[in-house]
Amino acid sequence: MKHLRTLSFVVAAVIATTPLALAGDMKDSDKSASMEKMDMAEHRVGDLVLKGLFARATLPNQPVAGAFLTIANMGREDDVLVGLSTPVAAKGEVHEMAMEGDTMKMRQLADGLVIPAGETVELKPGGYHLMFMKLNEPLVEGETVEATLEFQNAGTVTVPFSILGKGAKSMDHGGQGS
Ligand SMILES: [Cu+2]
Repeated sequence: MKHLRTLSFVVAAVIATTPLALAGDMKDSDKSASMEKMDMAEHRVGDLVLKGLFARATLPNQPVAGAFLTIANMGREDDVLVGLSTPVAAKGEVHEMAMEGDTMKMRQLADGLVIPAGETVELKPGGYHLMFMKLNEPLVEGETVEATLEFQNAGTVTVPFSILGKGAKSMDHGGQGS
């Protein structure tokens, strides 16, 4: 009996380490490993480096979605994020949060968002953000959504945003929120 038990233990170990076992449902540990991988992804366009791209999952009838990233300007000239578009929404806007009387409200940055030379600008929940307006379909956690960003100097770039949980604050807390 002792031999049999040892054998089945070995078989189970072999199954657990084959790639086939990973092809099924992702375990939490696998999920966080892939999140870290996405967190490392950098996208360059001209002198700009885009990092930590994520969007928040939405409810079925939610009309808008927020998307976030960090933009570093490695160049010697200021650049401006002037606009964006995405296949999943009628249009995209660049927003800021600002006080209107006693309440914090978001509003569109009509002249775009300046990315000063040599500086890094963070778009994050509660601050600057991208907004997908009039969604065609809900954003589903675990999937990816593409958006094309337009910069005054660097031009346009199409980049993938990982869709995280509704309460996600950053890639660091990927999917753990809400
Ligand atoms: Cu907004």
